[in-house]
Amino acid sequence: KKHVHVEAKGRKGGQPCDESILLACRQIPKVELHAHLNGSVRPQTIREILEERSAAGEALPVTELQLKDITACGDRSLADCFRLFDLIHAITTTHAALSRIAAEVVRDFAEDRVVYLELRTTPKARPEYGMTKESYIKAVLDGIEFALSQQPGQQPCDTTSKDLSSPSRPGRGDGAPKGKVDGREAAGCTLGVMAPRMDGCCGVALSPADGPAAVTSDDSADGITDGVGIIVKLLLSIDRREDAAAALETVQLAARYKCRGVVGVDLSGNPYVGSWASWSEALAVARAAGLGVTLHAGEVYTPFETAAMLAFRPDRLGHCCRLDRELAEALRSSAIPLELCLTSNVLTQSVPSYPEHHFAELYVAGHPVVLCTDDSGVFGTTLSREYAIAATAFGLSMSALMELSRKSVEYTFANEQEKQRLRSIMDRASATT
Ligand code: 6MZ
Repeated sequence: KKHVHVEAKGRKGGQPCDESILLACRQIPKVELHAHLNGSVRPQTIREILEERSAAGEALPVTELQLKDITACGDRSLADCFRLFDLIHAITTTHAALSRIAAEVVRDFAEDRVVYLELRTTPKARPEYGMTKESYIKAVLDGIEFALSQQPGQQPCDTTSKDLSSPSRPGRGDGAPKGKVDGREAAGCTLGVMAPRMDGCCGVALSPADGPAAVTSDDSADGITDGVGIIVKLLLSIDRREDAAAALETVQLAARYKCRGVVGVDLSGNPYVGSWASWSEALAVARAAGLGVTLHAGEVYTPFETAAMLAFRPDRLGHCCRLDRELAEALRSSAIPLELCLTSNVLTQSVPSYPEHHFAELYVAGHPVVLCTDDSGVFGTTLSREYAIAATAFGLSMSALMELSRKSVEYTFANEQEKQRLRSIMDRASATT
């Protein structure tokens, strides 16, 4: 494809894209398929949660030095990343914190003109905070739904409207996130009122709040004010530290919460930990339950495991940085769509530099690829920035990036009606790019 020049100018770390390219990428309606909730938390929110806990007289779970490490973006080894995630997890321990960060992450992606977001998170039981895996999921969904209900063009939060929610939705109407979201008080606002539903169940769509992403024309057929909007879905992650029973519990919860927008499961976590045999059965159960399955594969060189993952034929794979020639060929012939995270892979040294990222080779070969952020908070990036890096490192034109985004719609776990809506958003944007 004539747009690709793999010898281009990207460099490791730093800011390998210029402002004008970044601004142009912000105008592209985008699809985010690989974003971890606790990796996408704003550094400022981490600080505020700690301040609140300190003001409440709690002993803080991290030192000043560790806090600096969490909130500074930059090169870190994969092992350091996982130490960092443990620290973040020690901070985002409460239902209120989870709801808050979920709401803010949705808002951040919407403002970056992401029109479809599949957010993923690992449900965690924390008995000391009265949290079960199920209550964790509900808190995250509450946060997502709260963010959606707050967007312009939506009905206002209304504590009298609980009965409008579908009776088939478990846990509805049990309260908005307590405390602050985006610096605004969220407590007391009931989540019974939702954005217009896309599929008679949990699909939600709304308009981005403001910024260059906002489109003001009212051309939607389904009552959404600006015709662009964001659709948000949730994937539940199995952490590689979990055993077969814990993995199955997560899958069962994912199936139970399909009615609130859970569309799939992910396998992630420290790639040096655990073994495929522990999770493969649970993942097969997920597939049988009609959930999408995506796996982190080949983030480090684990050829036997990567081969087993390819043989499982998941709906999507993440990373696939370290494949030998045989595995690379197996991946190509599988045509399994790949979620690629440029900044994450370069900063963690899973790939040596942007120009050497396997995106280029796969893109040229016509393999289905989607650009994603991975952990926008930890790596200090946005999806627009990932697009801008691709433009700079591989010489992709804006229309090539637009086409990349348009194709990403086909790899989502959205239903056909939602895909249709996304296709029309992409078609309209393509006409002007
Ligand atoms: C593998 C990753 C990851 O689930 O608590 N996670 N797993 N590779 C990566 N590359 C950098 N980045 C994030 O979000 C944080 C969790 O997502 C997974 C890890 O399991 C991490 O603990 P949640 O919301």
